[in-house]
Amino acid sequence: MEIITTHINADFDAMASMIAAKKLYPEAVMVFPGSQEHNLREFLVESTFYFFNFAKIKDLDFANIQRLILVDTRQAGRIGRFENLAREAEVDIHIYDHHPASEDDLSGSREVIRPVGATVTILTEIIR
Ligand SMILES: [Mn+2]
Repeated sequence: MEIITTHINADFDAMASMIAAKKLYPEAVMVFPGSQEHNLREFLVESTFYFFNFAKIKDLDFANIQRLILVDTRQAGRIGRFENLAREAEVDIHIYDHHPASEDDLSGSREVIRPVGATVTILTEIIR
């Protein structure tokens, strides 16, 4: 199983990047690693957002996850329960991010990291 996830307290860039990444990884499951930012949570509740079929982290079988696709972050300490999984060598990691490097960064077999205004910019360009 492939998982698309992002940072805790997901904001709109995080969410948009997850949906964009789903275009690149159609078989992957989108999961927030924890709570979303307040504004985003309101948006989720008040819109038809659930059309996009986000999964709940509590429903995941972590033993079946072979690849983590991280968007809008690559910091191990920001991905909640996925941190332990990400540190296991057997799990393949792909990263799409626009944040400056930090000591807490994970590395991936595929990394697309550019200092643009939003991660979704990077993904949109790849899709185009
Ligand atoms: Mn961002």
